[in-house]
Amino acid sequence: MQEQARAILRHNDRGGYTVPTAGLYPFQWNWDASVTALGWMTFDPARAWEELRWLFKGQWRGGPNDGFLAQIHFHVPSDTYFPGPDEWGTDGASGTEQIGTRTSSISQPPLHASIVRWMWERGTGPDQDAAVGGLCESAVRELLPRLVAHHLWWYRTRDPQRTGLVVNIHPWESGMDNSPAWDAPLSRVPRTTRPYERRDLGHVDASMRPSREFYDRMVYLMDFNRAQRFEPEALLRLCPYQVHDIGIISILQRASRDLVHLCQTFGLVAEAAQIAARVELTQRAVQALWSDRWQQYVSRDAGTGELLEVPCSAGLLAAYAGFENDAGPTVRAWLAETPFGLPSTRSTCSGFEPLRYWRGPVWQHINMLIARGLADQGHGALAQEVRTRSEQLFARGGFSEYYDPLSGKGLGGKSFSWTAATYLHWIAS
Ligand code: 9WN
Repeated sequence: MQEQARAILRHNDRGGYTVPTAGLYPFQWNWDASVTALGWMTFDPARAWEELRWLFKGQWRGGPNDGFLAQIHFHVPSDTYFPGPDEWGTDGASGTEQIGTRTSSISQPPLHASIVRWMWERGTGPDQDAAVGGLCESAVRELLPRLVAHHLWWYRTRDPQRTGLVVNIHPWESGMDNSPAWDAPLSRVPRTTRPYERRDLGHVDASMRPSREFYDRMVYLMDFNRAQRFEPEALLRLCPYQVHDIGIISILQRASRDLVHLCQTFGLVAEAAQIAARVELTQRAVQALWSDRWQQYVSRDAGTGELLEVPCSAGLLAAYAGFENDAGPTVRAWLAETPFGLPSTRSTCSGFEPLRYWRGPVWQHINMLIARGLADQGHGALAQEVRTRSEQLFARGGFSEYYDPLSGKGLGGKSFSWTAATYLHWIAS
């Protein structure tokens, strides 16, 4: 299986960056790139760093969105995906210098600093030779200022009042796009009335993809963002969809801790202090997202202030983030309910759908992050249990985009990069 997983990365390689899967997702995606780099790191460190270099080519510079890193990087044109670069309309975005590639206008969960730290530790570990160590060190030095700029973008534009909780302005930004947690805030977003043509249903069965209504709202929000010229201040004032997403908040928190560590190690003292102050704020503020009902963190509608009482796997990233509550009991309860891995939505919740994307299926990289957090929190046996259950899925469902948590069947796109990469990372660690 190891050779098969490597072959998937090579097959999806487009000469320096990796597409998630051919056809369905023909560009470079933000958080996919980080997970995929972890996979490359197990057998081709130079190629692994290349993945991140390509991603940061598309980072915005100058203007109010300095440091922004988009969800999609359209390095070369393709007509197999909607919405493409003309739809997002970011060319010449106000105040931004010309950048290396066309991009979308929203971001995705900022995993990168954590991945860079793990790649650097692996590359400079006792089993590695000096050449790989040197390569890793120069790559970290090159990427570090870019990572700092990206974290400062999140804090400056998405939490200007320093509340400790950043806001997300589009479900696609969460990476967990179609989660039932977004149903309530999304119901206040108008459906677009303009024509557009979806491409996803030409690749994957409609039963595993979102509804037309969902897409109408995604398109409305994309157009809204463009109409505001991507101005962060206007977006926070006017955007009809604003959510404190526990997934983004947890991933950002962990990545900021890792970034502080990297900054301290590489002598960026002032930057380390700046990010550490934000970590402190979040550590306190996150308590407001605790759900007594579900005994885990949940997201919150930033418009109404109401908790979105839908238990999602994003809320199990608390230990990964370094939040204080004991994650063990709730993860045990989830594991008792479904046989394979941890579903994206808890199976006892009314929004659970085992086949439909982000409403129930298992994503392997999320389980990998949850397991890592459990291990960090001292729940070694539980982390191993999550891993064992998740690993059964590779054998049952191949390297699929996601999996049915009840049958173990592979769903969505096939020969999927982050799934193959998660496998490679897991067997190497
Ligand atoms: C929109 C690429 C991406 C992932 C997301 C996943 C899916 C895109 C889509 O695919 O989203 O970004 O068109 O459905 O939800 O997490 O990054 O793999």
